[in-house]
Formats: sequence, structure tokens, C-alpha cells
Amino acid sequence: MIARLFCYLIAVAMISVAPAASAEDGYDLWLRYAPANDARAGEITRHATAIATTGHNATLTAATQELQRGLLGMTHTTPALTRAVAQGALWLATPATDATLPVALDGLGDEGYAIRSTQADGKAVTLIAANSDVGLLHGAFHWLRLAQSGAPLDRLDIRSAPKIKLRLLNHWDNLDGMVERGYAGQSIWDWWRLPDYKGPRYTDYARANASIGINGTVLNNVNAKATSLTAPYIAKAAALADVFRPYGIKVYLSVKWTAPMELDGLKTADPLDPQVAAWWKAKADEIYRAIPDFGGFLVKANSEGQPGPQDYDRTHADGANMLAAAVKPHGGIVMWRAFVYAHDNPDDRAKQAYDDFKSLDGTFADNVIVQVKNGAIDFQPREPFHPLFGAMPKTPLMMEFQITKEYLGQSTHLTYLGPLFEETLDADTYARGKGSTVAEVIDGTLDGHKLTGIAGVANIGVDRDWSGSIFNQADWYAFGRLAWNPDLSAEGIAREWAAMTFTPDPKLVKPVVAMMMGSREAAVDYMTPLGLAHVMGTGHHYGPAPWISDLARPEWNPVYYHKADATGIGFDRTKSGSNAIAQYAPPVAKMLADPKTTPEKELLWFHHLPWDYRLKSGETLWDGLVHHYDRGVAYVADMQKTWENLRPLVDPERFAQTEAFLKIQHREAKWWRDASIAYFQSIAKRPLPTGSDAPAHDLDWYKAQDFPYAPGNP
Ligand code: BDP
Repeated sequence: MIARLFCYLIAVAMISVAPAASAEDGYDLWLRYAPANDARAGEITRHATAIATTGHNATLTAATQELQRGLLGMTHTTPALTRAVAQGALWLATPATDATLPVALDGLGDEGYAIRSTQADGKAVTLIAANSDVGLLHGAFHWLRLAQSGAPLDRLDIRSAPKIKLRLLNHWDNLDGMVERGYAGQSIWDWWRLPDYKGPRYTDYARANASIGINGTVLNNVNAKATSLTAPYIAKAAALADVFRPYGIKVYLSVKWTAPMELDGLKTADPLDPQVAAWWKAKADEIYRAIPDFGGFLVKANSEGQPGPQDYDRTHADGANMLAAAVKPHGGIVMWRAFVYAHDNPDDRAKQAYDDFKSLDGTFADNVIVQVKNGAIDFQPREPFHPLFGAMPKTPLMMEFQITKEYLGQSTHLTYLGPLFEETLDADTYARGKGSTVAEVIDGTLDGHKLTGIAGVANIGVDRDWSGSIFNQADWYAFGRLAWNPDLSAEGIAREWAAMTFTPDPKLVKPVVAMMMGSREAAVDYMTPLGLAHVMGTGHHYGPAPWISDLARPEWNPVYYHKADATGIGFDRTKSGSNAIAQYAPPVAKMLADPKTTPEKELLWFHHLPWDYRLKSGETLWDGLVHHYDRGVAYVADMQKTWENLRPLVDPERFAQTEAFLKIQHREAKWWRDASIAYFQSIAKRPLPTGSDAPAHDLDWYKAQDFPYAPGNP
């Protein structure tokens, strides 16, 4: 009886545990290590009969444990750790552990690696070699990527080193747990229980980032609180740094300019005041005592109400250089943001960062890097590349992308950002003649800079799936991969991601990648076609509100950006308007001066054009606009169909989430389309082209929509 009861209890326990254990909730990201089919499992096992290494340290342990975890998942066997190489082993080695390696490591730097199928002691092995243990960790992740995505594992001869030095996430996380522009729940930093409790999620965060080569993280919001520089919070940051260190990830902090006044009662925050400089120096010393490899500071100054050096009639360079001097003895850096526009400057907002920073070229200390958003306004679904790229040859510029989709459907819209990142990186600035791409500006090759960087505003929160949706994980993944190598293709990255996240089966990978690749363009189509921008609702930036015109600052109003009137639509940034085009190199400026040579996807960003202007397709601007909206909605309907066909290939939980989100996206794409058309039609006063449906409601209905508790809105 007792035995039977016991069996019964076990059975009940298994039933209640089984679903949770097998559920795919997205927590494992692209590091799922799902069981491979028998043939593939055999192949993987043959190439990893053992893991051979002679080194000992936390980073190497992270690498070998990851390999064991991956192999256990994919093959159900855990290879032994050995000191001597065995036939079929994965052999991890640095020059420090093995004086002679059958592969050259020059050019691979501190973080790169080589993977080679080779012979050692007469045995066939896969050598993962690097100059450093972090390089080995990156190499291990690369090998696991190959294993997971069905790639060949023999005859490997891979060399890889990052093209960009600083590859950072920027968390806009507040100390109270709220994430500004975060759509994946609260912050993963549990500041309250740090430093004593370091939950396992921090390690998983580090694993995920190391797997794509991210090597730094700014823990707190650019709209910073001085509190993060107090001793208790430095200790909390230090605890996180301890978790991340084995993974090659440094921590950085955003700082508030007036911290010396707020924390220690200084009378001023003037960067040229010796007491202010001394305060920052002492603060930097204090931080480095707790975090010896602290990365440095990120600063949002004189921007959207944040204080800064200009409050004391000093320049951004004065401010940046003072902070740079404080961290310099410790090898730290300052990332100074160029996201500035002033409430008292009536000039085109798109011009203001350039106007503020261009003349400062050559005046920044050598451990300052200026962080520039991809476009001149603010992370819109599409923006032309920022005119500062290429315009400051004597200053290292780093890219700031937004991974969190503040303006691109937030957590529920499937809008893969790989193509957006790629489009910006590939854009030709013509700064030193044809072929001077943005990627070359930021990887330092264009002007010979050693200090190079790229930052992505993180889309990470406490949601089980980390990013607010399964498909949003692809944006984090793509950012990391492009940060390592900006020449990779968004499509290739999507393929890797889909294979690892779902299955390498081409029956899934092909349609998923195809759907991802067009998804950002679809969002552009249903939100801001033909170069329109910033027509989102106030504050939450979620839905459409092109009609808003009553906000205090002109450039906060959507009408400022689209300038639709009876004569036409668009922002004239040519000579007859704000002349923002003059900030680009002459060949670019020349192309943009004429609507006929301006890429149509950026048309209304640069030109105010009559409603009856003829597009390249021959249709009028008005008809074309409507067709773009239609196309965007139709694309989402197609994605729904594609996804439905994939039901047999995807686990129920992740299938259902995407299915539900696509439904939301379709409804909202239509809402975007209808609201935009209802509004613009009230101005253009033209009929809809044949075949295009009238909006479902009248304009007043759309205007009346209200979203008081939308997430992420500070
Ligand atoms: C905008 C966000 C705002 C940020 C700001 C920034 O709406 O929440 O603080 O950018 O980058 O995109 O500083």
C-alpha cells in the first residue's frame, strides 16, 4: 500500500513537473542546446569526445562548462575534461598553457580566437586557440553556434576577432526597477538585494552576452540618479562586475552631471572648477578600488533637461575632458552622448547635435569617445544616418542603436532590427570619398582610431523571455553579432538565430528568416512611410498621433516633423528649408538636394512635396503614401499566415506567444494605417486610390484613444 502510494506520488510529481521542465518559455534564448537528431548527435559527439585543457581559472571554467552544457543538451552525453588531448577532442589552448600551437594567433588580439580541425600528438582534434581565456570563451561559443545550427564541424579553419573594441549594452534601468523604454518587465538588476544576493540570472545574462561578444554593460539609465555613485551602490555595481568578469564583460555607469552638488554639497558642477575636478577624481578612485576593471562613464548632459557643462558656459569637451582625466589613471574611458537639442534653439532639431559637436572635433581627450545615435532625431523606424558620422575625423565616434523598440512596436510587433542596423552601418558618408561607410567610421578604419565602440540600448527585463517577446531576442542577438563584425549580413544573422532559437530545419529557417527580413520595412510602411518620422503618440510613443500640435516645445509635436498642409507634406531640409543637408559630405548633400535623386524611402525626411508629386512608380505622392500603409498591413497578414504554417515545427508555448503577438500587430498595423490616413486625408483632401479601404473610424475616434499606463514611459 505504502509502496503504491509512493509510486502514485512520484507519478503525480512527474506530471506536475514535466510540463514546466519541458516548457519553452524563451528563457534559454539562443543557447537552448536542444537535442539533435541521432545522426547529428553522433557527428557532434565525434568532434567532442573530450574537452582538453590545462589551464585553470574562472573564464576557462565558464568555457568548459558551457561546452559541457551544450553537448549534454544536444547529444545527451557530457564529455570528460582531460588534460591530455584525445582523439576527437575539443582542445582549448592559449600560448600560456601550450607553448607551441599549430595555429598562428597574431591579429586575434585579446578577444579573438582561431578554431581549426588539426592534429595533436597524432590525434585528430578541434583546436580552439586564443591569446587569452576570454578569446577561448568566445571561440567555445562560436563552436557551439556551429554545432547548434547544423553547420559542418570538420575541416574547420576559422579566425575571428572583433572589429570594434567597445561592444556595449546600455541599460536604461532606474534604481527603483523601472526600465525607461523597457517592454520586458522590470529591471533585472535587483539593486535592493545586491550586493549580498547575486541571483543566477546575472550569470545567464553574462553567458548570453559573451556568446555574441558583448564586452561591456552600462548598468543604469542615462537619465541618471546621483545615488548610483554612493558607496552602497558602488558596492552593488561591484558585485555585478564580479559575476560578469569571467565572461569578459566590464561594467560602466551613467553619471549625473550635478552629482558633486547633490551628494557632497559642492556649490557648482562647473567642469573647470578645481574642486569639481577633484571630486570626480576622488569618486573615480573610490570606484576603481571596488571595481579594478571598471570601464568608465556614460554621460547624457545638456540634453532633455539633464544638467551639463553648458550650464556653466563650458563646452561638451570641457565636461568630457574633466571626467576623462578622473578615470584616465585607471585606464577608464568616457562616453559622451551627442544626443542634444535645446529648448531655446529654434533651428531644425535634426541639425543641433552636429552644430554643437562638429566644431569640437580635435578638442576631446584621447580617452573620450562621442556616442552618436544612428540618426539625427531619435531611433525612428527609419532615419538617414547621422550627419556627425564622418564629420569629426579627429574624434572617435561610437554608434548608439536602440535595441528596445521604443518606436517600432515595443514588445508585441515583430520587427527584426537587423536590417535597420545593417542599413545604417552600410550607409556611405562619402566623408573621405566614395566608400566611406558608417561602419568604417565606427570601427576606426576610416580615420585611424584605436578607441572604437558601439552601444545598443538594451531590450532586457525580468520577463522569462528577457526581451518581451521571442522575436525581440533576435534584435539583441543581431546587435551583438554586428558589434563584433559590422560587415555581417542581417540575413545571415537571422539564419543563425532562427536555427538556434527554433530548429536548423530549413523548413522553418527559410520562412522565418524571410518573414523577419521584411518585417522592419513593413513597420516603416504602416507607421512612417516615405521618410516620415516621429508621428507617434506623446510620451509612450506607441500608437499613431500625427495630429498632435499643442505640446510645449515645437519639436515634441508630430506636426513639426511631417509639416502636412494643404500644399503637401514633408520637412524641407534643403536650402529653401532648414538646409540640414549641408551637414552631409558634398556628394551626399547634392543627392539629397533634389527630390528626384533622394532615395524615396527618405523622401519626406528631406523634402516638402505637393500631394500630387509623382513618385518613381508614376503614382501621386498621396496615392503612394496610402499604398505604403496598405502594404505594411498586408505584410503583417502574410506573417500571420507564414507563422500558422509553422505550427508543427514550433513548441506550443513559443508558437502561441508569437501567434498572439502577430494578431496584436495586425490589429495595430491597421490602426496605424487607418489613423494616419484619416488624419492626412483631412489635410490632403483627396480620395483614396481605388482598392484602398476607408479607415474603420473617423479621425475623432483615433484622436480619442488614450494609453495612460503604457509601459516604459518615464
Ligand atoms: C528617447 C527616449 C527617452 C530617452 C532619450 C535619450 O524617449 O526616454 O531618455 O531618448 O536617448 O528616445 O536620452
